[in-house]
Amino acid sequence: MKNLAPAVSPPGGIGDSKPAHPGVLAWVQEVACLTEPENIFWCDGSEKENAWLLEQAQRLGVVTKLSEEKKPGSYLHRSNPNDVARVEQFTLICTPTKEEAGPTNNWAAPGETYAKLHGLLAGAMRGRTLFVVPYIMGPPDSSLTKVGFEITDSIYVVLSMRIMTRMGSVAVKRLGSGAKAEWNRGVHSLLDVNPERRLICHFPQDNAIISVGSGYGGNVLLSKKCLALRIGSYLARKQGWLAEHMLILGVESPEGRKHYVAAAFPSACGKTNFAMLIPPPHFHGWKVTTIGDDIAWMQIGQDGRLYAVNPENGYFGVVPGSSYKSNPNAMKSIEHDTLYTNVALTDDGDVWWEGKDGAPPAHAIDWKGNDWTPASKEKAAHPNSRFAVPMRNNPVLDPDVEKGEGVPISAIIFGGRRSDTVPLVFGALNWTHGVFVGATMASETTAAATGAVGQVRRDPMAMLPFCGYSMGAYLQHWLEIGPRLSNPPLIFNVNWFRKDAGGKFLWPGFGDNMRVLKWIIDRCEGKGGAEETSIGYIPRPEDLDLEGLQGVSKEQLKELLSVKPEQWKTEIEGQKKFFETLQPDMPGALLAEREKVVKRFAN
Ligand code: OXD
Ligand code: MN
Repeated sequence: MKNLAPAVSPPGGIGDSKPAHPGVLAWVQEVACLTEPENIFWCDGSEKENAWLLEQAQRLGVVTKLSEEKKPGSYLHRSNPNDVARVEQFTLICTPTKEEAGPTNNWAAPGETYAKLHGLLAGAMRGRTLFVVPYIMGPPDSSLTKVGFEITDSIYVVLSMRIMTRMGSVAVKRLGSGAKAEWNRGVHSLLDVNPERRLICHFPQDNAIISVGSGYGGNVLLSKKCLALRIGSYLARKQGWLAEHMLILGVESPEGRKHYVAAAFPSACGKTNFAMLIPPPHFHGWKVTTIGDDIAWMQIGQDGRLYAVNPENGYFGVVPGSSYKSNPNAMKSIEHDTLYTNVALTDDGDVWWEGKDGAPPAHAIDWKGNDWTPASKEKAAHPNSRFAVPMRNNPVLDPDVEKGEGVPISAIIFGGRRSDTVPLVFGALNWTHGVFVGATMASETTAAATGAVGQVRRDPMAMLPFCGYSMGAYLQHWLEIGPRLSNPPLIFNVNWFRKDAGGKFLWPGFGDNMRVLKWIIDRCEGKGGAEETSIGYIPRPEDLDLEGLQGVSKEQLKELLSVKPEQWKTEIEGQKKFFETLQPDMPGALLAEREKVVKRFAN
C-alpha cells in the first residue's frame, strides 16, 4: 500500500503531551499495537504545535499556503477525487441488534464489524505517525459537554479538528483521572483512500467510532456527525436530552428583546446562511447573532424551557454559492485563518469557487489540481467544497456562545428544499403536531452526500443520515420531551425553495428570510396573525412585514403561502408510506396526527 501519510518527527516539546489517564493510555497502546505506527504524537492544541504541523503539512503537500496578503493564515487542501462527500451507504450503526439501529440505518453486527475493521487496520499506520487528538464538544463548563479522543494518521484531520473542536489540554483536564469518566474513542485511518475499503462505523453501546478509507469532512472529523449527532443522539435518548442537526441563532429587536431559535435543515440547505443572516435595511435595529450553524445539543432547563449549546468550535461550511450577496458574514469569516478543501486556487494565491463575487479568474488550478479557465467544462470548485473556520472569526458571533447552560430556545424551525407543495412558512398547532411536522420533513438531495442530487427524500428533522438508533424510537423521544417542558418552544416549518411553474424561485431568501423570522418571533410573543389551515398556522400576506421587499408580486406571495389540496394528497400518501417503513417503532401518536391532517383536508 502506498504510504499516503509519511511519518513526521517532531522536535522535543512538540507532540509529547501524553495524558495520565490509564484508560486512554491503554487504548492508544492497543490501537498502536494493531496499526504499528512509526511514532505517536500526543496533541496539546497549542499554537506552537499547530504552526509546526502546518509546516509539515506543507512540506508533505497535504496543504498549500494561500497568499498571506489575500488570505492571511489560510491553507488549501485537495482531497482524493474519489473522496469528496459523506458516504451514507458506507456509514454503519453497529448496535447489538438490527432493531436498535432501525430501518433507516445500515446495520452491521458489532463483533463481525470489529473483526473486519481490525483486519483493515492491522499494520495500517506503518511508516506513519499516529496522532492522538483529545477534544471536547460543548463549552468547557457545560454539563452537556462530552470528551472525545480521535486517533488519526492524517495531519489534515488534526488541523481541522483544532478548528472545529476545543482541542488539546482542555479535554485532558475535563476528562480528569477517574476510571468511570465517559469519553468517546474514535479511530481513523486513511488506509489507501480506496472507496472499496471505506467504512464509517459507530458502536453506540461502546461510545466508539472507527472510520477507515476516507480523508474527507464528515467521514473523518469524528467529533461532528459521528460523535455530536450519531453517538450523541443515542446518548441523548438515554440521558434525556436532544442532539440535533440544527443551527442556533439569536435575534434581538431594536427594543432589546432577544430570542433564540434552533432550525433543522438538511445538509447544504442554507443553515450557515440563516445562522448569519443580515436583516434587510427596513429592519433597522434588528440584530441576528450566531450560536451555531450545524449542531445543537439541547436540555431541559430548571425553568421548564429548552436550552441549547453548540458543541462545535468552528464551521465546516459549503463554499460554492457563498458571496457577499448571499452571506457577507460567512465571507468575512473566511477571509483569514481558514482551511479550504477542494476549491480552486488562483494564480495570485487566492481561492475561487462558482458563485463567488466578481468575474471568474482568467486562469486557476481547479479542485483536482488541473489547469482551469472559464471555458473549461469542469467546475473550478467541487460542489461540496468546504471551509473550516474558527467560530471566533464570525463578526456576528453571539456573546453567549460559551454559556455552559446554553441559551433558551423560543422556536424550533424545520425546513427542507421543496420546489412545490410546502408553503414559505407555517406554524404547528402544538408540540405533538410539531413533532409530526418534523417527522414528515422531506427535501431534495444535495451534493453533501454522494449519490443523486435533486431527489425528494424524507428526512425527519434533517436527521436521516445522523440518527444513531431507530428513527421511530427517536421520534418517540421527541414526543416525550414536550410534556416535560412547562414552556416549550413553538414549532414551525419553512421552505425558502418553492418554485413557480417556470422553475424560478418564488422567494428571494437570504436576508429577506428575516421577514419570516420576524413573524415567527411575533408568534412566540403571542402576536402575529395567521390563518388556521389543514397543515397548521399560515400567515396571511398582511401578517408578514414585507416593506421594502423587492421582486415578489402579490400573486407570487399568494402562491408561496398556498396549500394546494391536490399536492397535499400526494404528500400525505408519501408520509403514510414513509411511516410504514419506520415500523415497528413508529409512534402511534404520530400516526394519529397524520389521520387528523387527512380529516382536516376531507372537511
Ligand atoms: C455537514 C453535512 O457537513 O450536513 O454539515 O453534510
Ligand atoms: Mn450538517
